[in-house]
Amino acid sequence: MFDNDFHPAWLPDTALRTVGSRRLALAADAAGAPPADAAVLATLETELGRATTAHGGAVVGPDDSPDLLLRLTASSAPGFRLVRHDGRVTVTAASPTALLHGYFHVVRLSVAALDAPSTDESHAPASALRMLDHWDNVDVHPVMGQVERGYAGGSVFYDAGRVRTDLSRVTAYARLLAAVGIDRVSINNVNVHAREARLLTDDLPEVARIAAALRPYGVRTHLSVSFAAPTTLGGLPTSDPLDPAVRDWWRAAADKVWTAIPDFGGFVVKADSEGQPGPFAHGRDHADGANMLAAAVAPHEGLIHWRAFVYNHTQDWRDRSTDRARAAHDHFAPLDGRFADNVIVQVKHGPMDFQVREPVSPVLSAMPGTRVALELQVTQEYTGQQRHAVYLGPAWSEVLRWQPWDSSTVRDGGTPVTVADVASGRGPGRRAGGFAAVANVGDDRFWTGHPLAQANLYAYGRLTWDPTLEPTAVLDEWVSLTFPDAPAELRAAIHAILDASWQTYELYTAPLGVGFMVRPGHHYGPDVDGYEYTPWGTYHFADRDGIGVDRTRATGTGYTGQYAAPWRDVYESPTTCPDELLLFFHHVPYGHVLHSGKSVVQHVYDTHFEGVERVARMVERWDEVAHLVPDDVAHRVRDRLAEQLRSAVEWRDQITTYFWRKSGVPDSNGRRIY
Ligand code: GCW
Repeated sequence: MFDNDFHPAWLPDTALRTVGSRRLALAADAAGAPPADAAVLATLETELGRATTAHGGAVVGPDDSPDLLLRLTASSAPGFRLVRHDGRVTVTAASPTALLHGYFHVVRLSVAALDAPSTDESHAPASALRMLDHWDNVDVHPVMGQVERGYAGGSVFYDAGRVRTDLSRVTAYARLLAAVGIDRVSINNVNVHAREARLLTDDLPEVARIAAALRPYGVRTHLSVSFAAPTTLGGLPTSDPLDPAVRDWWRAAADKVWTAIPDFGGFVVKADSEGQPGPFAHGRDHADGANMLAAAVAPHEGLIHWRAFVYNHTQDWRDRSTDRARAAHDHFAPLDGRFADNVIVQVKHGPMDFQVREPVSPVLSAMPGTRVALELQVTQEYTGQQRHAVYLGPAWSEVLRWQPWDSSTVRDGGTPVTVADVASGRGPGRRAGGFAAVANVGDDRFWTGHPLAQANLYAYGRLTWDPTLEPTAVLDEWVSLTFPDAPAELRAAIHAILDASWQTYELYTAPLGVGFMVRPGHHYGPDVDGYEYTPWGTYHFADRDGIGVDRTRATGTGYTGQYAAPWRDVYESPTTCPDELLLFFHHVPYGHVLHSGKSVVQHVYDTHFEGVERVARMVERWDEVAHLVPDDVAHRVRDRLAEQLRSAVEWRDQITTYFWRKSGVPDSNGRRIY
């Protein structure tokens, strides 16, 4: 169902009140601008008109003493500059899109931007590349539905096997993205089925329509493509990346794409992963594959986002020597230095698969000669599927701030290099790959199913623009924009519900970094042994004595050796390994005593009871403030919190019962275990 009466998310008209009550001016000459720039300038005009019409201000000429002047300037600086002097704010930028980001910056700060002491500030994103990947299918897939791992209804782009006729909601989406600085979207699933593959060829005019709907807000379009396209679409006998006919096919395909969409961004590729075709079938490696595509798009300054999510998904569970966590590093680190300049190797934040707690992927620090992008998952596949309120800002912030090397590896200014620095091109090697994330929106009225899950999309944009932001401050921005007249008690309640919600989710689900324990297939709800005897490489190895995966160099899979110092040693020993990752790196007895002073099994009991209590308090907090938000938001959040509580109880009871039955160790607090 397509609900065109959708929620305004963080851009309700009331969020424009302060700006819209002022005198606003735009100084830019669209004449002669490339069409994409002209489209964004037209948007700026529309935005100024929209705000002032709603709130009694006026759009005036640049020389008519505006309170806010937006001016396009010739400069090579990225981002925008904000100067406040004599009560007037001037925002300048070299590109219309950056100017639009500057306008939304003023909207976000409102009074603090317009009525504050004089200032002269430059604002630039950490990296020029901030992308969202949609796992949307054109057709409804028999198992995965319209949006793979989508928890917000159907796709905003497609309906019933075709691109939507009415794409106005796509433009509204681009507007929300522009307001948080996201300027690239890949519009189809990385699992490219036959129907979706045709977006590259026969359906190009439809892709051009989507690009036209995103363009006015400065959002560029990317496509996921199938590595086997020369064979499946082009009828060639092979898709071997070194075959001249294959190279020609891709070159011609790319030429057609850029003819149809001159500001097209590039291709995203999932190759040799979970059944997707790739270079291995032709005896080639991933550098051969990626570089062939890179050559095809290079004349258009296009990019290849090549995913590092490559592992054996047909593993024998009896085989203890194969470790899925090792796979991305084993495949990609040896290829460092071989990728073309316009290839970005896109790396999931952890070595497994978007679990609630994983160590940071060692690939991110193993490829100084490669542009590496950090991939996050905004859609809550393993974190409650947008039925549970889980604010992921703090989790991403931990990853972004993590330091892969010791403090002697520094960036300009002498601060130790973080993961955000690596992705932003400020680490060793200094080549930016930027950020990508799996999107969480659909055609649901609230965009994200759970209204509070909007905060995750908001935070992804803000934290990748500036990875040093505090996630709770970002949440506060989201509340201010989304509920512009929020009384202090609503604001406090939303913080109480969301600030620590990621830890709360961790408390009642798989413990101490061991991961999974979810129901195979849909990945919702507990199933402790659900993946234990499957080919997917996601095991916890619980027996009557203990649990966890030995990934040490001394006695395990050797995964710890993929890290630089000091982590290779920190993780190697259970005495230095952080508690929250203990079972990711070590197989320990149930009686093993954590740094917290508790045994592993008692920790499991305590955290699971505490997690449920915390969810019960979230429910109460919402009930206290629900009357302060519109009824539809109030009800949707209440329904979802009720489901979260039911599910948390189920998790608690299954996990505590499992550990009790395996270990025979009773809960020292004597609580009810089954
Ligand atoms: O997390 C897993 C998902 C798959 C997904 C895959 C990937 C698109 O369960 O649905 O496929 O990751 O990242 O490619």
